[in-house]
Amino acid sequence: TVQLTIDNKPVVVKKGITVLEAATSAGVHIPTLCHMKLDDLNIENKPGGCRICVVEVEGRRNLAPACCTEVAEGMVVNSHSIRVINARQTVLELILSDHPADCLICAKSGNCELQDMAHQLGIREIHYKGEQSTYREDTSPAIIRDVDKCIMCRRCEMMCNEVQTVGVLSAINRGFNAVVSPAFEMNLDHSVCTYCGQCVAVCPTGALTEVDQTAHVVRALSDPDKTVIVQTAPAVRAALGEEFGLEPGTLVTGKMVSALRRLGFDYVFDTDFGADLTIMEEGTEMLNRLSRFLEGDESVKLPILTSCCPAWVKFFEHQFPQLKDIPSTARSPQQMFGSIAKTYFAEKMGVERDNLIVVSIMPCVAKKYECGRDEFKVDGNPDVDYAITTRELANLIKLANISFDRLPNEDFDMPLGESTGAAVIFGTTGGVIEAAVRTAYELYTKKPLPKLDFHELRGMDGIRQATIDFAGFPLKIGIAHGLGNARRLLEKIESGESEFHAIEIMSCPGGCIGGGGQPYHHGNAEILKKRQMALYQEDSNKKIRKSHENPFIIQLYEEFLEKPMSEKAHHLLHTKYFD
Ligand code: HC1
Ligand code: SF4
Repeated sequence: TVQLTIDNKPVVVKKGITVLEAATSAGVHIPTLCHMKLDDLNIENKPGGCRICVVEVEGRRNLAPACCTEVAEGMVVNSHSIRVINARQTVLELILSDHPADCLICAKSGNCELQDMAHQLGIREIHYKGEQSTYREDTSPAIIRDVDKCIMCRRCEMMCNEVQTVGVLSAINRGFNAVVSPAFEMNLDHSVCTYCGQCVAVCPTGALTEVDQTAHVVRALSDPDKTVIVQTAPAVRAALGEEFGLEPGTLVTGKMVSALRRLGFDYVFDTDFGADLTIMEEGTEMLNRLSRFLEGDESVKLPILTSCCPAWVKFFEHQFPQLKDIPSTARSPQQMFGSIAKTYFAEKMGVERDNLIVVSIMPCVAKKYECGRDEFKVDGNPDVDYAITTRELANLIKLANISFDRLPNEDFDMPLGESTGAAVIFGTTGGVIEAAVRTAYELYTKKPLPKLDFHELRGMDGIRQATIDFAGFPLKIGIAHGLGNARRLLEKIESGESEFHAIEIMSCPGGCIGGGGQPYHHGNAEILKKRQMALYQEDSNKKIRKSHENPFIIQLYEEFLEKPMSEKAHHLLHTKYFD
């Protein structure tokens, strides 16, 4: 251990930690801007660049950035001397000197860490004049880069390069023109960006935001000729409440349904129905491949990889084209839902395809891109018309003056609103494979599962593995969340170092609960864990917890699809991947 003094308080801490960590453990708050750390996820940004966290260390001539100064025995730290406060204010004024002052209409207003810092440090005047000479890029289907607002904190760069290993973003140019950008200031849609949105999730300002489609949704809702239906992704219900001041981890499923009904949607359905359907198709595909493999069919490739995460799909299409025949061909729940809505449901209701608008509420920005992919359109008409994020939904609810916290709990509409506990855990890392195991086990062994909770598949470690006993057959499972972890797992498979039968991959740290469209976590990993617990809680509260027992899924196969992997199911629920 090391003993030091922070603001006259004696503190004993572990050797090797930073002054910032030591101060936090002693209850001393040192303001930070570029620094961000997600505990337990191995994610940290500490370029020491912004200098907001400077402190005075006795005996040193220069102020030291607390986020990257290691503690030392006997160190005497002053975190709020006049000299420190002056330096912080000057640094912030310099950052603000070339930042557009359009807070009133900025997409990030109210959630901006730069705005908060200006408030916290009492900035009332900016004594310096910088130049604004960059640009705004809005050609991507998912992400807007308002590059004027970039403060060079490098969080997005760290997420894209170190955590996701996509490597699209890096710092370019100098002086006032310095920004984080794709190479040659190319637009994101010309790069290998996956639209995972993790850069958006951590951007402290309005430099990176989602493409806002709420206006399209409002237009559709006010068109009397359209039937407008909505589906809600599993992870949304575990986070939406945060936008209305509720504790992270508060489940708001019933209030969310009420709010959507009050917004004017004709039917409020659930992506979880699509998730149950995905399990039927993907689980069957997995068992088919497995049995052919066990019979010695050498043309069969294992492991099967999950394919419900669009950023992951785009990632392997760009980065592992040689592996594109191992992911499941099952479409994502969002797309299965859209496809069934615009065929089975539209027929049932007697609504023309063109007059049915499908909106989805997603924790994700890549879902905007996914619903625009050509293979998910029929004669140019998309199966899912608009995907809006959890944050965009919150904005719509506020715009409509709905008092969210006073809403009653309401139920989803039927039939596409029925779902199981297996579907709801899709929203957290490990959940998709746990849902698949619950169904695959019973189909494979023809016996009821002895237990429904697979704790061995849960958790937050970036790469996890477990062996599940399928009545004598050891099914080997891998799980990765975050694309960098996915890459490491795929490399192990390619080198023959690891052998798995099935692998779940989700692009975002934590899975969809940590998606780029969720309420901002501002670097607090506890929020992600609470959302995860909320989904497991919803699962255990559900009457039906296995996808193959969803009565409306059974009915859908009886009335329309025949059986999993039938020709019709293949046409409507499966896809192929592109180089
Ligand atoms: Fe997800 Fe999925 S779990 S991808 O994370 O498979 O976005 O929540 O909707 O489609 O169901 C997201 C979440 C979501 C799909 C499902
Ligand atoms: Fe990188 Fe993901 Fe952002 Fe694209 S969306 S730039 S892949 S972090």
